[in-house]
Amino acid sequence: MKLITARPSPFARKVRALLHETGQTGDVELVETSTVPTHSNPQVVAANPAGKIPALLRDEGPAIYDSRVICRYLDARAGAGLYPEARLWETLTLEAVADAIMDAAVLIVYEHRVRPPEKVFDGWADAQWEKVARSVKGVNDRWMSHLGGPLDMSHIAIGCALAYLDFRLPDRNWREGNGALDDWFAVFNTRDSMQATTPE
Ligand SMILES: N[C@@H](CCC(=O)N[C@@H](CS)C(=O)NCC(=O)O)C(=O)O
Repeated sequence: MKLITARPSPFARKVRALLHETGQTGDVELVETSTVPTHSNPQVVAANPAGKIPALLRDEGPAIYDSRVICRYLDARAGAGLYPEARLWETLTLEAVADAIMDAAVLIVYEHRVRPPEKVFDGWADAQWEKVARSVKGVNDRWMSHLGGPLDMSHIAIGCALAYLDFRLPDRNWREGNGALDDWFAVFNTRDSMQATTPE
């Protein structure tokens, strides 16, 4: 199998961290690429018409995307139990929160990197940050007992989302007022799967 990926992408990182956690790194070749909304990479489009990373090219069957589908597929393939039946809806909801943080953060990055400077709308980027800040606070206030439990996909997704904020938006300071989540992340980020997939 081949994973269309990009080292900075937090969505692709979810998949790569899962590969580490489930012992499947040797089964998937990483194909590094890059793409932005204004210049979709043809290699990415060939796999995913939306032109988004990650996409997984399987040896049998069509390419699959997006990150949530790929993670669920690879978890099932390994029988790893990262989507535990007993906590399935909580796990999926918390993974969705992580993806929402990533979506909003990526849009802030695009606002400053992709849009011509005279068209940048700071108020819009700030509104995206409000989505990030509310979501991070929601995790800190309501989800710490889940994050303190056995590893599941939502832990990996939240870890990748917070690491992306540190990587791309360090000045926005997600840690303020979120001490419990900060403490959790400091430990989670030392896992081999996180250390092996740091963004560049
Ligand atoms: N919901 C998608 C989001 C993927 C996504 O937004 N990826 C970004 C890179 S971090 C991308 O490919 N952007 C290119 C574009 O929007 O055209 C997923 O979970 O895989």
